[in-house]
Amino acid sequence: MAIERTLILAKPDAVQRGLVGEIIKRFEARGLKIIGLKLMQITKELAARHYAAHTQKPFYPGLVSFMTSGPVAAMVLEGPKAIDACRKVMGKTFCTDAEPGTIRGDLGVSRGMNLVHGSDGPEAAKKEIELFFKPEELLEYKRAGDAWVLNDEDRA
Ligand code: IDP
Ligand code: MG
Repeated sequence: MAIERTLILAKPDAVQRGLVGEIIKRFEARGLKIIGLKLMQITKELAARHYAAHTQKPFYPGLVSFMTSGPVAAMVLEGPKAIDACRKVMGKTFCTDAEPGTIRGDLGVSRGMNLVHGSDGPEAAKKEIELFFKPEELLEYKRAGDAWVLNDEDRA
């Protein structure tokens, strides 16, 4: 099983509502490892590069305006199949459709203001991690409890 890395953003609504800790808690509780973490202000340029795939969508101007409206908490998480694992913790795109037990299903009611971003595949994860973090901001370290979170099969 591949150990993957993924970019997660606690979006401006999460920061403003004081939900950054709650959001990080859910990923940490699952066993995902934080290897990068910072509070930052997304510029219009960064938003445009991050959401390049959505440029032609009708919601794009509102999305850029939302994502630049206040600080975000950006993080890189690592673990077996981390990209999909995080998307499952996040829930479906619109909070209105997301299942209870997920971040979006438990903490939001909006469509677009959906609290959290997570990369949607390996290519996007690589691109997004490079956009948001310098290599030296990503730390490799061992956690004391890892022997009880991952076994040899998970690491292979
Ligand atoms: P994702 O965040 O679940 O990967 P995407 O389809 O990649 O969803 O869309 C990126 C972001 O754009 C969403 O998280 C949401 O904030 C916003 N968005 C997507 N579709 C709509 C829409 O139809 N109306 C308003 N905002 C939207
Ligand atoms: Mg997406």
